[in-house]
Amino acid sequence: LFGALERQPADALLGLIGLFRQDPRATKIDLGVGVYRDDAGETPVMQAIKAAEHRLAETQPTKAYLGAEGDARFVDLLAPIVFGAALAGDPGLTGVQTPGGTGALRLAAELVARGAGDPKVWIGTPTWPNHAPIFREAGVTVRPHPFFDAASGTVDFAAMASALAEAAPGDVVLLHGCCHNPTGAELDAAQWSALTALVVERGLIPLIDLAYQGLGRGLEDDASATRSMLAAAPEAIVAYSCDKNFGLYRDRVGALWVKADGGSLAAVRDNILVLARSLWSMPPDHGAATVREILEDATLTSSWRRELEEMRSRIAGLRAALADADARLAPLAHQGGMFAMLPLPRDAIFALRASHGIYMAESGRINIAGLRGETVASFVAAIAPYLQR
Ligand code: PLP
Ligand code: TYF
Repeated sequence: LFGALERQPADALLGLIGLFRQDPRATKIDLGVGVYRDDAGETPVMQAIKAAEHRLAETQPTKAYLGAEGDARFVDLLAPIVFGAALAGDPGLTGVQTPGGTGALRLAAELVARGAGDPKVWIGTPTWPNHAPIFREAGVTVRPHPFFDAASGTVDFAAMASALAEAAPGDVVLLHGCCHNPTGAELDAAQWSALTALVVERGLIPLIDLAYQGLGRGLEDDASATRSMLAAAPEAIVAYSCDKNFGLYRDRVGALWVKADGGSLAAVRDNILVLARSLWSMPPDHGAATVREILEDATLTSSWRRELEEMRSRIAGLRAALADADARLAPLAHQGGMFAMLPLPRDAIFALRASHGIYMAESGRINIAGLRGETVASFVAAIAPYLQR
């Protein structure tokens, strides 16, 4: 049975965790995997989460099965944060809890695979390295479109739009709602509205991956592109992660929403539930129950919002400091979120690892939260000889 299997490469991003750990140098800097870090370099459990977990431990009456949709109350309470009060109540929208944003994406991929007319999924270059495999493993054809102009550090919108003009009606366009991973580059408001018009005109289905809401420009701003796209497109998909903005990474908390017309919405939900049952039966409860506890309580909710805002502003401050430190990093000031892709050749990435203990992805992507106010200057001095722009 297994003789035909070939060896597979390990996940390069997650591999950085082990490489960093093995480095004995006290001055090493971890700019690898995308988890938030505070000024001490830690990724602590948020206070609101700790409080909600205590409450849950004391009051949760049972751990008996829920169902394939997971915690429906969690989904209902999260919806207004994602969509705003008006859209959250839209009867054309159906949502379920998923194991993280990855679970939401995989469930979306399986749903797309069942869609009419052999739909393809268009993904930007570059994007999160898991995007293409998630769709391919579900049997969906993936097509690339240009996204990032490395020279200017901005979205190459003309190239993106002209590639998407080739997409067939019914094809799916995967978009990062905010905080683009890995580039940090964002469409401006005019580009979002041009893209919305293109998507609607050509009958494309936007699939918005929203994994960093609140870590870019704030909870409202980070959701605004998702909301306007959803308001305009008759069919749309949102894959959501709570793993970054609630700091729940390993607990795997996410949600999938689909917007469809009244005639097909019930069948969409039935298919989502059938697919979820064969993928994971039901999603893990603990993290979502914790988020529910927070969102059911005004005090915990404001504590969570405050902590999230501290995280956001720490990242934004570091981003601004980087942009100021070297003219070739100036484009970072116009980007958003945890990530930036530095104009560094591949050999520089390895040289920086060997000579300075600076760990970043092979693409030149850095997790900005891995820096500290005091390390910005030495970091910029270390990369300066290699910067290309
Ligand atoms: N989408 C993007 C763009 C991501 O960076 C991540 C990171 O993990 C995910 C989705 C998946 O999130 P989760 O850890 O909740 O599965
Ligand atoms: O891009 C990142 O660093 C995060 C974390 O297989 C991550 O999205 C990285 C790789 C992976 C799963 C999560």
